Amino acid sequence: MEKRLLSGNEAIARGAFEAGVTVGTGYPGTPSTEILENLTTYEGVYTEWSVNEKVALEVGIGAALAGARTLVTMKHVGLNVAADPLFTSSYIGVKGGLVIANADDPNMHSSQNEQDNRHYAYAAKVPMLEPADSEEARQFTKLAFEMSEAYDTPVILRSTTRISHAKGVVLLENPDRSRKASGFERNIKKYVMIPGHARLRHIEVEKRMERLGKDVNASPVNVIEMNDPAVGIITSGICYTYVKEALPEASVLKLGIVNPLPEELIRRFFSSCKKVCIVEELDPYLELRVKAMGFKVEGKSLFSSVGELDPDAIRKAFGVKTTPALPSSVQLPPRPPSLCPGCPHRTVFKILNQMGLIVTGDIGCYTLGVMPPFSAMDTCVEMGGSIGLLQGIEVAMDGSGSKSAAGVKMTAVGVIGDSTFAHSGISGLINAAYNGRKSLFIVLDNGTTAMTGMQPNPFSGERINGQEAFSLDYEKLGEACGIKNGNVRIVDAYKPKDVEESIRALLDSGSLALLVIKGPCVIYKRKKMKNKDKKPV
Ligand SMILES: Cc1ncc(C[n+]2csc(CCOP(=O)(O)OP(=O)(O)O)c2C)c(N)n1
Repeated sequence: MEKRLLSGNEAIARGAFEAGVTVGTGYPGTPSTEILENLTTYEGVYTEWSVNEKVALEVGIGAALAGARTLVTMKHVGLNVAADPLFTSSYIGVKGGLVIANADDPNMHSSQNEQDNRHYAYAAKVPMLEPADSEEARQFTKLAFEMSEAYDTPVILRSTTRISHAKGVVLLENPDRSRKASGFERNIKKYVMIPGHARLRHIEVEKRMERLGKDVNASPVNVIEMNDPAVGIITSGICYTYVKEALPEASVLKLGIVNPLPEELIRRFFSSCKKVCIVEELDPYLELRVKAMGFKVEGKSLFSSVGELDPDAIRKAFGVKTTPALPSSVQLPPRPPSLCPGCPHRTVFKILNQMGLIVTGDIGCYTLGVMPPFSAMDTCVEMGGSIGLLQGIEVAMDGSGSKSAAGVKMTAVGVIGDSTFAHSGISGLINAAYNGRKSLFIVLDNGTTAMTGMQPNPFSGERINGQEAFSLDYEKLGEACGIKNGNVRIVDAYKPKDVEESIRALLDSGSLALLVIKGPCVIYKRKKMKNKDKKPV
């Protein structure tokens, strides 16, 4: 069998291709982005960057109901956006397999929080698989499609940054390209979730989870590796790899499926070991559930719920000698992130700083406008948040006002990137018009989704595969969303006088306004050249 060195993300794409996937959707987000970027290189697979994760999952649900094996990709916080369709897709089930490849980001290498998405699988009552390396990422993706169809459910494949981005040896199997979408068949009681239908479907969901709960005890991906019975470790994902390195003598129960949990197998493991501990990153997810089964177990009393683990953290917790730290002379110097030299966002933040405005910010490269020397961002919560937060600040300030340290009355503006505006800013703009706000929203359009590695979006006139696409028109959009008096302006980011004059004029206009500041991302072209001849694995 052919072998390749692949990242976890490349291996998930390969697994999906081998499983006969014909539809892939997603929204970019570190550390998940490369899954769809790789899937798009395979012949015979339709892929799209959807406008956001909710829409990506909806397109995925539709494709699966029409019988196509479908992969939907997103980062952990993306699943918050897609949570609404997720919970009900658990009720309606699938026809073609539906797998959501979801990547968590412990330690927040590139995220605004480090939520633990294992809770979603439990709460939405869907199975969750967790590979521990690249080869498992490929195999588990295929298994996830089989489980999805066998149990009539969407399945979540959970990765974390270390699995997604580390490389490992992967075996290549022949792809199943004979699969065709079998077509949509009407099934109103199963697909139309009015309460009368949903009540019956909920019963089916509970039965499914009960059946799965029994079957996972015999799954080949939940494995007991008996060694020294003095200490048994229950673990999954990347933590399994750390445990094997740090405690090679320990007995291990390696869980490939983290929802539902194999209670019988866990019981057997407890009866074979003197003491059992749980090694998991982030929340005490396994710990609480194993404790709820009635077992006495240690977990978060030994480890932090914050950040990543590593072999040394495990050695330390078990009193094993740790690796000596490198002397500071050979440690890498810290490299705080900053806007690139020549980045079009620089001019804007310099001006916003000089004008002393309150800036509700958003997520993208431009969030770095918070850093010195710009220091021109006051809030950043989640994608699209700048638009809603600005309205809240304005509503609260009406009448009371807000003052700078120097006692000067302060005015607020919202700043958002083009991809983020399309993702979840537009509905906030409609809210502003509907509720009579007079806000100024500034879109920083650099022609791409730069933060996650230059993916096209609905404003860039291009699709995932480089095909030309319809591009949203700011002026028509602004007008349709309720902006009046020609208060949509488009200016060049490299003409600072125009930028400043437009901000002043639109603020003075006293009515709802949209300022689009355009300047292409300076490293976009280079990346495009590099990816031009990307071949499938
Ligand atoms: C819900 C959600 N999905 C995805 C991401 C990952 N992400 C962070 S910023 C961003 C978009 C940035 O693009 P844009 O708004 O165009 O700004 P730019 O980086 O190009 O300046 C994405 C997709 C996220 N943080 N949250």
